[in-house]
Amino acid sequence: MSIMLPELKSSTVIKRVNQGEPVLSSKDMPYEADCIFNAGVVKYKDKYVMAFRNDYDYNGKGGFRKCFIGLAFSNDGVKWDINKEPFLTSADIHDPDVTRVYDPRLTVIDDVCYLCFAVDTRHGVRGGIAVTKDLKTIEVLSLTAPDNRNMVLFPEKIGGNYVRLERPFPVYSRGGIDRFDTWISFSPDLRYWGDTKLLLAVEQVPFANDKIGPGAPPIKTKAGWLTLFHAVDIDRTRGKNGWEEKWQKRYCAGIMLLDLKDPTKIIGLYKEPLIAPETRYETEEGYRTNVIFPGGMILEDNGEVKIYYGASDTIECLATANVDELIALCLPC
Ligand code: BMA
Repeated sequence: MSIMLPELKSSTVIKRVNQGEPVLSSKDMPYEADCIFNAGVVKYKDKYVMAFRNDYDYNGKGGFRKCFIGLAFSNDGVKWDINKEPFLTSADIHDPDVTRVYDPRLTVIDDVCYLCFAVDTRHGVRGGIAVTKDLKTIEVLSLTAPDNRNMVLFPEKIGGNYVRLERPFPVYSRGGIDRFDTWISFSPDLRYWGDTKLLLAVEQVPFANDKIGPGAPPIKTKAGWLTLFHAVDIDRTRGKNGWEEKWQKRYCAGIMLLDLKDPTKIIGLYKEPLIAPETRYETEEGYRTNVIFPGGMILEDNGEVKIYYGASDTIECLATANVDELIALCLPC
């Protein structure tokens, strides 16, 4: 049963860049595009790099026939040059079971760039991890068993292992509804994953009554790993929102702090949304309204944190905040 939640507001530490105008949208694309969103962003070799999702060829009934992951580059993290070719399509996985690749997240570990992405297959949703040496070609390192997605990698090994956050969807054992939580796993080589633990359960997040999942790859601060997540509430009285006949969910960004040495420990959790849907792009326009889906977070030398988020499953936006103010929101637990 869904519980109605009150109006939600973004924290006052959040500043939307360009008054919430998108930093990337279908208008900027050199190819057919309808919705450009849910991007991963890193700084790599003196450039900002963005991998984004392009859904296009609308079927008129709430879905898109086609989807791929595109790539863009920037000198300032705000204005982007788009690569003319798609970066990753379902055909690049060379597995006839794969139907769609989407929701990319980027992480640089030891000067190597990795891509996590969701993979729809005819036998369930899988989480992919790939490595790219030149941001042109990619090699898939591992695909999870279904159903799993929203995977993100930490930007360094901890205790000798790679670390990822992930969001399996255990429909059978969680009552057949979206009661999905965030988990953490470890790997010696990015292929074999284990020591899996529950990290953040949906019932620990006061502004979620549905599901949660990892957002951007965590950033390292003196106080801990600053970690974004998305949190969903559902309200059965919500009706038509955006292009869809019925869209009853709302996605907000939340933030927590994980222990530097033992990231299975949450040392701080902000009990309110960090970013809630507020601008007209986020609440009125677009394919699915009321969706804030964070996928990239960059800590600048001056303490500014750039937070990239998909808005309304339609455009990519950017907000900033000061790192110490973000840490203060999370503490005390
Ligand atoms: C999730 C994923 C995301 C999407 C969100 C809101 O389940 O499909 O890609 O942004 O729903 O529609």
